[in-house]
Amino acid sequence: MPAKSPVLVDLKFDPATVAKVLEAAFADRGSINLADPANKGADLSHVDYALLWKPDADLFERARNLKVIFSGGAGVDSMMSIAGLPDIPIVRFVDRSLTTRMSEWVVMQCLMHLRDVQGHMRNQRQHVWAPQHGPEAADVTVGVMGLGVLGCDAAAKLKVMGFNVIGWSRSRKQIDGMETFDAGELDAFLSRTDILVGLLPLTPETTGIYNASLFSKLRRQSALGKPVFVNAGRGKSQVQADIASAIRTGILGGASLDVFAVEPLSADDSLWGLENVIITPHDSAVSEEKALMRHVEEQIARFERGEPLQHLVDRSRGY
Ligand code: NDP
Ligand code: OXD
Repeated sequence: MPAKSPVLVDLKFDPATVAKVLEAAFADRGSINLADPANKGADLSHVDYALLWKPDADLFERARNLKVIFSGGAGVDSMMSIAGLPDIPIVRFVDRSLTTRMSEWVVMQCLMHLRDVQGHMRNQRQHVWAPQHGPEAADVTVGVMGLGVLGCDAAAKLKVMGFNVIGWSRSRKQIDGMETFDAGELDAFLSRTDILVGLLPLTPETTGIYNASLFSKLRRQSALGKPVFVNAGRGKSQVQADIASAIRTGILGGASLDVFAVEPLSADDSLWGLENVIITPHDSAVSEEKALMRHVEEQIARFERGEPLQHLVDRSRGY
């Protein structure tokens, strides 16, 4: 039997963790970890499978006989724009733990704005006792943009917390107990939304979608007073200058941002210092390395048994 092709691994994660996890992964075929200096100029022409996160621009020239690409995350935007991306299946990372972590982050951010946690923390630092009588979750409508794997799970968990939840996606979804809107109904969706949650992939259509014009269409007569923007999709979907200006002028009452157009967010960016803006460093839902390797092993086994791959990217839609 011919030797099995090793898996090419080019993940811009913590190198020590990846190296450790790879010691136990792909036992039947091995791997070529590009983070290992010993593999710097390695011949990749014989490799069938690649597990990639933010791959180098010349990777597909070097690994020119790939059969399947696996994304190291749920999003694939970092590879879709690389010239020379071969026309082969691309598998996204869809994982229970990643999905659960994202929903934890989304629910936490919505609750933090609902209960004005930032205001309480300011008061605590000044030793001020100032009880608040804010609205309950049922008085607030959370509008989720993107009803995919992550958006649907977050929406369900927001509902458990009592929020009224509505959702928007390219194609209309039928979800029990939730009003949904399709791509052509964006304005109607926004006019009902008090907290906007962004869980969209980055594509040409979603680039810059969260901008001043969109913020101005969010509901203004809400129990929260002013609308709030929460984004964990991709930073290039948001116009950061518009977020800062909307916060300063009171168009938005607050924001929670996990993703940024350029990461890391520059230390002198004005977003850091804005009141009621919560910044997390793209860690709302990190890919857990062991689960990622298991997922790739499972998908390779399916592929080699002749079964369909799961979680495939639709190349024409870009996600
Ligand atoms: P999915 O592919 O499962 O879902 C994407 C959703 O977005 C779908 O509902 C899709 O509509 C909708 N959508 C895409 N383009 C448009 C458009 N132009 N107009 C309207 N709706 C659109 O992705 P996931 O839920 O798994 O992940 C979403 C994104 O979250 C990832 O692409 C990634 O960028 C980001 N992410 C961020 C993480 C972080 O740590 N911050 C971690 C993981 C993911 P339809 O259903 O009709 O196809
Ligand atoms: C992802 C991410 O896409 O971590 O999985 O951003």
